[in-house]
Amino acid sequence: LSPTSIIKVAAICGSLRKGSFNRGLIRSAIDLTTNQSVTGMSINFIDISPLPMLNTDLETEDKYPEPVATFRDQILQADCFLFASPEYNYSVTAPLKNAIDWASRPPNVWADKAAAIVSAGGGFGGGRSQYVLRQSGVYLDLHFINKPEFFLNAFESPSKFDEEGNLIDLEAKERLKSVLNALKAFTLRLQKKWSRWIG
Ligand code: FMN
Repeated sequence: LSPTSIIKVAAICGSLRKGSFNRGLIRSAIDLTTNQSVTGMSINFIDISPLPMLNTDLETEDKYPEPVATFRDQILQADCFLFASPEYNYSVTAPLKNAIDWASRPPNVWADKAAAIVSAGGGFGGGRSQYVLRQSGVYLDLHFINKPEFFLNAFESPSKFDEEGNLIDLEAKERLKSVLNALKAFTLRLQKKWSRWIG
C-alpha cells in the first residue's frame, strides 16, 4: 500500500437491530468518506448477522462453512477495521464476539491490522465494552488506535440521532472524523513499517 492508495476499511457493527445507533455511526463514517470530508479511505459495511454461532464442529480440515468463509475473506482483504458497538452487560456484545472468534480461527485474519472503536450506548456511551474488545486485540495482534476515544450517550436529550438512528449531532460527526483520520494515519504507519521489514 502506498500513501496514495485508498485504504480499505471494513466496518463491523456489534448490534444487529435495524434502528441501531451504532449502525448509524457507521453510516455517518461512510458519509464522511464519500463526501470527501475524510479522504483516502473507503468504508465497506460487513454484515455479521448471517454468521452462525461459533462451533468448531462446523470446521473441516481446510474449510470454513459459508457464510464464515466469505466473512473471513472480507476481513483478510481489509487494510483496517472500524468497530461500532454498544456494550451489553458491561461487555462486548455476543454477535461481535462471535464474529471476532470466527475470524480468529487459523489462520487468524485479524493479525497485523489497525482498528478503531466507536460506541453509542447508555451513560458511559458503551465505553466499558471498548476495553474488553481491546483485550482480545492483544491476543489477536489487532492494533487499536488509542486516541481519540469516541463514546456517545445515545439517550440524553436532545437526541444525537434521528428516528431512523442516523447521527445528526455535528460535534459528534467532527469527533468521528478525527477517529477516521487517526485510523488512516496509524494504518499507513503500520503498513510502511511492515513493507520495510519484508523489503
Ligand atoms: N447499555 C449500557 O450502557 N451498558 C450496558 O451494560 C448495557 N447492557 C445491555 C444489555 C443488553 C442485553 C441490551 C439489549 C442492552 C444493553 N444496554 C446497555 C443498552 C444499550 O446500550 C442500548 O440498547 C443501545 O442503544 C444499543 O445499541 P444500538 O442502538 O446500536 O442497538
